[in-house]
Amino acid sequence: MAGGDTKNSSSNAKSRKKKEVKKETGLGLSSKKDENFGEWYSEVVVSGELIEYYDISGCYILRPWTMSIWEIMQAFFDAEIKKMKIKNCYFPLFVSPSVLQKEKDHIEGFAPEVAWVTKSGQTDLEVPIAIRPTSETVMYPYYSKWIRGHRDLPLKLNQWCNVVRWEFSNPTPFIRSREFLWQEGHTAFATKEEADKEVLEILELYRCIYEEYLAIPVIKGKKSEHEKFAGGLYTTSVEAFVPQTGRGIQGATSHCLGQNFAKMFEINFENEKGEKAMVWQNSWAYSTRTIGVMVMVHGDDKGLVLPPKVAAVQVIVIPVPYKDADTDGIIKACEATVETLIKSGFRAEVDFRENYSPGWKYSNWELKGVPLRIEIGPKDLANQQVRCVRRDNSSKIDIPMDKLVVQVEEILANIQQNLFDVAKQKRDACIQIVKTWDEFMEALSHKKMILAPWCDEEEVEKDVKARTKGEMGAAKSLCSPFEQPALDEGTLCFASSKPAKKWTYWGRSY
Ligand code: 87F
Repeated sequence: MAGGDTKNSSSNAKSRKKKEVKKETGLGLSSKKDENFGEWYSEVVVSGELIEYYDISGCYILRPWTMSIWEIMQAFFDAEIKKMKIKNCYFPLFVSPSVLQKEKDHIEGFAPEVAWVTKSGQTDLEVPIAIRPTSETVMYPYYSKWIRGHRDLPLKLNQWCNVVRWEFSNPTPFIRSREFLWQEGHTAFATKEEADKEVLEILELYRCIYEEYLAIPVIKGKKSEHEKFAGGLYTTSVEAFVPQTGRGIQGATSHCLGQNFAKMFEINFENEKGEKAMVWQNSWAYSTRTIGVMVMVHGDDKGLVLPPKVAAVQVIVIPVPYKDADTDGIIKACEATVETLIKSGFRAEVDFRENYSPGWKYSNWELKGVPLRIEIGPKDLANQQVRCVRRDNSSKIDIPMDKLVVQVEEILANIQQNLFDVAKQKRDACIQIVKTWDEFMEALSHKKMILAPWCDEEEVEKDVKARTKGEMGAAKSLCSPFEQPALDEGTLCFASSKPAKKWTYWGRSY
């Protein structure tokens, strides 16, 4: 709480003053990323116009600035899965309690999060209806109906939809909200080999979304038995890291469900030999959480920082008129600049608002995270150039009008790469390799993402959780990276001192 429990009144007054300034101008953040991360985040998602708070806790309005990011990622992913012959569909939002119960064993831990409709008007429903927290139980009865013979396989469906999980702990926009948007893919195959292959193909698309679109480094790996989706055979994920909080965050998951759901929902087929067989299934999802990770990783004390690949506006053009300058000429140059950029495929806009000063506009578009600002004033006009200012590192570059397109393209590509490089540098600086429990506890206290040799036993993971329980939350395994460093003969588990089987990332997490 800013000012809530500060010790001296002068700092209280300072923070009040800051907030007043902010109120008057609508500009500038009152919290700093490194000083009060939680408040900074809440402030930046609202001031950056991504979300608006709503009068139901844990629910947020996604504003156009958010939706355009979501739609760009959606366009990429949707086109990629279509290349894989996955088709889109839409199943209902509501689940009848009887099918939900079918998944009883796996849903047990999740049950408190399921939201129910119990009334229509003032009348109690005869049978309450659940709202989907995920769609296995909604979809699989129909997979059972639609799949008869091997010619019906593979069945590969995806849906873009909302889901509801009534979370109780500390709701956070994008990261932990009670309703969120995602895609959920549900596929069924004749063989495990086909399922295995798809799990990794989808995981690679998730890596691509994070690394190539959101400029966030992720680690691909396998979840432990304790952390996997209980209903499945194994879970793979991409894991990101937030240096300020020292927390890992699961970016997206791609599960091989094995034949567990096929058993439960009787999803059988007649194979080529005429025998009855069970399908092998996968399910996979990424959600609007991606956007929260982007804000946390790239945002700074001036506000959002959007990677060019996902920014609704990549270039904002701002006229800088002076009293006796050729205002008309400046306006025309701005219009021409935007038109040239748009024609060349950039997402560019010009800010002609008359009731704001250029300085106010600079801050406003910085707050919203636009990657590149172009200023055009009398001097630029005279020199047939424009001034570019990068959001990521504030550097200024004058470029000649006749080289606009090539140079803007180069700068945007450079910003995209630089955001990734800087994020990776910071993430890598937080990775610590440990061999012993003492080193592990030391690294944890320094908010590290810890790579440790592990015996891969569930009891030991539970023990790690219990031994690290506290205010900040327990440490858990994040994933065992597919890229395994060499494990020397005789290496022991950091937690149990039994022989280690693999390197695994550990840390606190969201
Ligand atoms: C909350 C309430 C009820 C997660 C839940 O990851 C059920 C669940 O089954 C639940 N929270 N899960 C696991 C979701 C597994 C799986 N579903 C399809 C995915 C990817 C998309």
